[in-house]
This record gives sequence, C-alpha cells and structure tokens, in this order.
Amino acid sequence: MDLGAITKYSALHAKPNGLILQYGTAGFRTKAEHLDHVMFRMGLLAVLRSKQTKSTIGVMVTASHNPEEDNGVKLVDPLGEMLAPSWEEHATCLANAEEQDMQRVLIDISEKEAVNLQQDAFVVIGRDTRPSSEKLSQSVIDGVTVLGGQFHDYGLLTTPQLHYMVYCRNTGGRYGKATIEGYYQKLSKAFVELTKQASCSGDEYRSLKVDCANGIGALKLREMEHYFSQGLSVQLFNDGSKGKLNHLCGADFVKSHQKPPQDRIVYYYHDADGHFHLIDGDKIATLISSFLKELLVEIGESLNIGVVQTAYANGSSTRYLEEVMKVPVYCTKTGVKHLHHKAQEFDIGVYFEANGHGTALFSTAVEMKIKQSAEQLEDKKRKAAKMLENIIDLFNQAAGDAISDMLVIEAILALKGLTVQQWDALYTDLPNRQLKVQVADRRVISTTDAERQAVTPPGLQEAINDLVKKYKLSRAFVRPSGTEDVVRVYAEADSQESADHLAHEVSLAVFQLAGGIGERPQPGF
Ligand code: 16G
Repeated sequence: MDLGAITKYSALHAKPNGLILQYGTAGFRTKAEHLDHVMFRMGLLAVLRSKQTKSTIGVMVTASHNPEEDNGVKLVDPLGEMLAPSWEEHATCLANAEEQDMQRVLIDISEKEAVNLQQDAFVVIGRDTRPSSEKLSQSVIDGVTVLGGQFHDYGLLTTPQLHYMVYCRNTGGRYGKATIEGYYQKLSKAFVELTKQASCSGDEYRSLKVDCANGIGALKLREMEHYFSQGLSVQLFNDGSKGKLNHLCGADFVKSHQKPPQDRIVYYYHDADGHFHLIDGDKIATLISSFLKELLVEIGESLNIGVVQTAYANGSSTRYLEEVMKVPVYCTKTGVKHLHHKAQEFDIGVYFEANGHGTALFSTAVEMKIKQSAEQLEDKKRKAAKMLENIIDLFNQAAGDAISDMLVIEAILALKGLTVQQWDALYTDLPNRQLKVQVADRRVISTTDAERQAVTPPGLQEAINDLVKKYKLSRAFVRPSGTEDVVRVYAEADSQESADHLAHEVSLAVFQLAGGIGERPQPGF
C-alpha cells in the first residue's frame, strides 16, 4: 500500500468534517454534493474486497428511486450479490473516518480480513444518468487506481446489469458474456424462445407502455428494443427527454401514492369506470410462482417453491398464496438483500417486495436438473421443461432486474392467454395507505418480527395495537426508512377510509412517542 499516494489523493477527495453516513439498505445515499470522499473510499474498499475474494467486484453509482439531487454508491460481491454484512461495517467505518484516521482504518480492515495486498484486484464500475454520477464515478476510479487496482468502467448501466457483469466475469463466461450485448442477447434469446410456445402468438404482438422514471431504464430499453425482432413492442414514457428523474413518476411514486404517474407506468390500467388499478410486486409474485408451480407439476418434479415477501405485502396476497395456491410464504425485513437471502433456502425461491423489486431464484441443482429434463423428457413434459429452462435464462440470476421481470411477465401472460385485467382479478387488494413522519432521530424506532412489531420507543407498539383493534381486517406497522430521513407508516383495513384513518392515527402516535418534529401529521392526503 502506497500510503503517501493514498493520503495525497484522499486530500483531493476530502471528507467534510463531522459528516457521518451509514451503509444502509442499498449502500450510501445522500445529497450528491456530500459524496465525493465516499466514492473515492469505496474505490479503495472495492480493491481490498477484490484482493480478498480474488474476484472481480462491482461498484455502482446510483441513488435509485431517490430524488435527482441525491446520489449513492453500493458494492457488488463476486456472485452478483449485495456486499457481505461484515464489509458493510467496514464501508461505514471507512466512509466516516476523518482524513487523519483514514490510513489506519484502511490498514485495520486489511488486517482483520487478512487481505493479501500483493494479490491483483479488478473492479467494474457502472453509473446511472444523474447529472452528478459521471464525476462521482471518476472519484471511484481514483480510489481504485491509487490502490493499484485495475478497472473497467462500463459507464451508463442499470444496477442489475452491473450485477450481471460481475457474475459473468467471476464465472468464466459460463453464465453469459460480460458485455452489454451479452446481456441483451441472453435475455432476448430466452424471451423469443419462450414466447414461441404461446398458442396465440403469431401476429398478436403484445404492446407495452413503460414508465422509465426519466432514468437509465429508458436508455437501456431503447438499446434492447432491436434485439426483439418480434413478439414485443415497447413504447417508452418518461424517457428522460424532458422530465426530471423520479419526479412524479416511476414505480416508487406510483406505489406509494396509488396513482398514475404524469405519464405511464408498467402494469397499471384504468377500468371501465376510470378507476386506477396498480398491479404491484405481490401480484407479480403470484403470477410467477403459480406459473412455475404449474410447469413443475407438468414435468412431474416435486421441488420446493417458497415465496418471500416483506411486511408491505398486501394481506390479500399472502392469504391467496397460502390458502389458494398452497405455497409457503415467508416474511423478511425490507431490502432486496434480506429477501434474496431467504429465497436461497428453496429449490425455487420467488421473492418480490410490494414496490416491485424482486426475482425468482433457482438453485444450481435445480437448474441442472431442468436442463437435463429438457433434453430427455418426452413431448409435453419436454415442452414444459424447455419453458422452465428459458425462464431460468430470462431471470437475471445475479439480481432482481425490472427488464427481466417484465419479459418473464409478458411471456407468461402470452403463454396463458391472460389479459392484465384477468391477472389483476386473481385476488382483490385490501385498501392500504403509506405515510411518512419526520422525527428528530429515526433510530429511536427499532423493530422485530420482520419489522412488523416496534420494540422501541416504549409504548408505541401498544398504541398501534389499540388503534388496529378499532378497524376490520386491519394491520399497521412502522419502521425507520433505510434510504430517507423519515419513519414510514403502513396501514391496511377493509375500506380505504379506514386504512387512511388508521395510518393517520398511527402517524400521530409516532409523532408523539418517537420525537416528531415540524408540523403534526394532518389528516387527508
Ligand atoms: C431500497 C431497496 C429496496 C427497499 C427500499 C426501501 C435494494 C436494491 N433496494 O431501495 O429493496 O424496498 O430501499 O426503502 O435493496 P426505505 O427503507 O426507504 O423504505
């Protein structure tokens, strides 16, 4: 380690004194102007992690659904997973070290993790379309090079695409080519093959309108379009040509406000009375898991399928999955990494957050078994095995990927001849409401039972229990956000009015018992 060079370069990416940040649910996120030093240091950390794992590590510069002014960074581990928890702690220590302590922290991490500093390091970098991202990714590169690491800068990529690149590079190209063309080819080939089996295909092309939240998705879907010579026509909305990133659009906006974006969104429709219907991650999990189950029955395989959700999953979805579809459902804390981890316990783990983050995971043994069956089985069984094989290829195994999910959903709808309305009619969501409350320090709220129960502050859970009792089919919980400085409140009940009231009353309880600041929460939305 050339400590002199590190100190010199670090001074060019100096940390604002006293700034404390936390490696949260999805890495560091805050106002872009506070992140230069974090980027440089994550470049350093990625090199150490790469040396330790003797693998390529990814660094993604993005703040995902946050406002355009924010930015963020997260590291991607060798098999495309989120960074290991012990390294999240190192990331937090390194990001928060004052200039004069930085070297010591760096050495501490290397020693604790027994990093062989002579080992080569390779880091791949991607970034979103935020105006601040290019300069920030340059700071990551500065960090990588000063520690002697080599790198490849992919430039503009979606986060799942970077996960894909990392996975491909660390599996010797067996999974796919670590290029953007490789990604498009893999997905489009599987999609075209899968939808060939649809009896109603032919000239009945599906046409899909996609809300791209004025972000990277627009660019990447446009690049991908010409790989689908047939089978799918995609029209892009909120494509970044005029609107602001994530402003009044995007899946997060639509899910939390339960209304359409200024333009269009993936999977929503208006019924004959003009009512807005959102088909969220819960419905997606239902469609995918039921289709996978049908295919397994056809092939005659009894593999265990599990569905993983969070506390935000609509109560009706959980009931439908358990009681009608007879699949086991598990609940974890919010954040892809928690769901992903749980889903790995099954032969086939389908996980989706209500906000649409998710995927299906297939264990390596299952993948091999299915590929063999596709070669060996007869007729109908063989067809089902082939379909399953294509679905496995379509899902980006390295991460939940909205583009993969969209293609799988489109294929399933085509194969089953289902309209979006018929899909939505599988079950009816319980009315629900999400709110935010400002408090002085959101860490005063701690939770247990996959965030469904508040442990602190004292009295809050009892207050919520009493409020919930007043309504039918009701449920409510609160949790500190992992991405914004707020406490989130969720409530559901038998009517929208009740859900709204309950959410408001719970917000007041949070405000009173957890140190609310600013204006008291007002009723009405
Ligand atoms: C991040 C998470 C997402 C989670 C959301 C919760 C990843 C890749 N993304 O976007 O899974 O639903 O945070 O945000 O992990 P919150 O803690 O602010 O409610």
